[in-house]
Amino acid sequence: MASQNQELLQAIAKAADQYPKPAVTFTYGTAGFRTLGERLPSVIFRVGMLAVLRSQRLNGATIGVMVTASHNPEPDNGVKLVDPAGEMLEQSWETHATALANCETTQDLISAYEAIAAQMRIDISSPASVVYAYDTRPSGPGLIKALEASLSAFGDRVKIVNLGITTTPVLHYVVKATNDRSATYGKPTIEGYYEKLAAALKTLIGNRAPLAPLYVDCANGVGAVALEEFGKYVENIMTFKALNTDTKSKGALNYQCGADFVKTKQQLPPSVAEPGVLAQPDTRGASFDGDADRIVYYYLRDGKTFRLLDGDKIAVLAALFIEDLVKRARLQDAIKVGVVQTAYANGSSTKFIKERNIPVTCTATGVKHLHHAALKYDVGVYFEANGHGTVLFSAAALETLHKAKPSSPEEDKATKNLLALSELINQAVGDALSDLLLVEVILAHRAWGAAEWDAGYEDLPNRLVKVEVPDRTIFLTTDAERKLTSPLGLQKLIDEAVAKVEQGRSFVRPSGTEDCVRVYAEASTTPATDQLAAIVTDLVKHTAAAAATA
Ligand code: G16
Repeated sequence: MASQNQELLQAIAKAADQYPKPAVTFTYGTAGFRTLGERLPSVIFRVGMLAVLRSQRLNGATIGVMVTASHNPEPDNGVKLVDPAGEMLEQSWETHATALANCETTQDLISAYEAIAAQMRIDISSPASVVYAYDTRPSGPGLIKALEASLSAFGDRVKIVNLGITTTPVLHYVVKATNDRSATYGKPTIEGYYEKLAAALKTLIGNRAPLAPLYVDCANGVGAVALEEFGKYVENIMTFKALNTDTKSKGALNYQCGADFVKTKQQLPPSVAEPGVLAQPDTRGASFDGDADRIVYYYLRDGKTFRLLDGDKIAVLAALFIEDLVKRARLQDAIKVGVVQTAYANGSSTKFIKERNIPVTCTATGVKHLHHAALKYDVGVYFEANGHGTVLFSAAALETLHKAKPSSPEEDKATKNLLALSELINQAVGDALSDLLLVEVILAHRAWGAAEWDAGYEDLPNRLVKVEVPDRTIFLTTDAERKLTSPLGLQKLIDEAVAKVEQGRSFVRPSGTEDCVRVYAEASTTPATDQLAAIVTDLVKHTAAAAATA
C-alpha cells in the first residue's frame, strides 16, 4: 500500500510540474475560482486532485467539475466543484481548494494534499469518479487539458466522464442523476435531462394550445447550444427564436447581451431592441447568461417601455402558483412554501411576498447559500434578483404528494401538476432553460401574458454599480451582506445617506466573482435612487483610496 501510494504521489508530482502556479493568490469565491483564463491552468489541475479526494471521501460518489466563468467577460474563466447531490461543493472543503490552489511549489502541493488526505482519513489509492464539462470560452479546451492531466495521474483508479461543451446546470443534473441509486431522478446524460424536461412540460401543458414563440438571447454562450438541442424535444409545444447564438466570434460572449447585461443596465440588449423583435404587443423575451444558469425576462409595455421581469418576479410568480396548487390539492397543512432571497431582492418583492403570508429568508449572495436555506422549506423557492434560482421540493413534500389521496378531480389534477413541476424544475441548481419552462407553464396555466405577470407589484427604482477599488478584500460584511463591518466607519456614513432618502436602502459588498465592489441602492424615485447610488459609490471610492495609501 505504502509503495503504491508513493508511486501515485510521484505520478501526481510529475504531472503537476507541468502546471506551475503563477504569482497570483487564488480564492474559492461565490462560485468557485474565477479570474483570467490564462492564470488558471495550475488551479484547474489542483481542483482535479481535490475532486478525486472529495469522491474518495464520499466512497467513490461522482463529483462534478465545471469549467466556466458564467457572466464574466470572455478572457476570464473559472472552475467549481459539484457535490454528489448536484449541489455546490460543501463549504468546509472550499478551504482545501484554496489551500491547494495557493501552494507555491509541487512539493508544497504534495504535502498539502497528503495533509488533507490524512486529516480526512482518505486512502488516496481508493476508487473515485469525476464528471466534467466546460462552456464555449476560448480558454476552455486548454484548461480541460490541465484537468485531464491531473485526473490521468491517478490511472484507472478514477472513472472519468467528459460531457464536453454543455451548460452548468446540465453538469449539475448529470452529477445528481449519476449518484441517484434509486435511478428515479433521470438518465445521467445530457439527452436524459432534455427528455425529462420535455416529458414534464408535455404533462403540464396537456392539451392546451402550443405556447407562443419566445425570443431567447443566449448571450453568445453555451445556452445557444442547449436551446437548439432541447428545442428538438418540444417542437410541437413551443418554438424558440434564438438570438445572440454566436459562440465562435472572439469577444462575443456576454458582450452587450445576456442576463447580467440586461439586469445591470436595465435595458434590452441592442440585438433585442432592433425594430420588430419585441414589436407585437405582449411579446416576451428572455436572456440567459454565459453558462445558462440564470434567466431574466422582459417585454415592452405598450410596445415602448422596457419592463424587466427579473429573478424576484420569477420567484413571486412561482411561489404564488405553487401555493395555489398546494391549496387546490388540499395539502396546505402538510406542505409549506417559502421563498429565499438575497439583499439584492427589490424591497417591493419582499413586501409583496410577506403580505401574502409566505415566509421569506434572506441569505448572502451565492447560490450555495440560497440553496441551503431553501432546503429548510417543504417547497423552497429561491431566486437571486439577477435570475439565478430554482424551486426545491423536499423529500417529505414529494412523499406527501405521492401518497396523497385526492377526493376530487381538481385535487387530483393539482397534485399531479405539483409532481410534474418537481420534474420540470432542476432540483440540483438553477437552470435558465428549466426556469424558462417553469415561467411559460405558469403563464399558460394562468392564461397570462407578461403584463399580467408584471402587474403584481411595482419594483422600487434600483441601481447596481460596479466599483473598481485597489483592494476589495478590505470590505467585510455581516447580516447577510447587508452591513459592512470593515472598513471601519463606512457603514455609519452609508446609514446616514440612506436615512435621508424616502424608502432608501443601500448596501456594499465585495464581489466573489469579479475584482470589484458592488453597490446597490433603491429608493422611492429614480432620481433619489441615482443620487443615493452616487453618494455611496463615492464613499466607497474615497474609503478604498484612503485605505490604499494608509
Ligand atoms: C455567480 C453566483 C451567483 C452570484 C453571481 C454574482 O453567478 O453563482 O450566485 O449572484 O455570481 O456574484 P458576485 O456578486 O459575488 O460577483 P454566475 O452566473 O456568474 O455563476
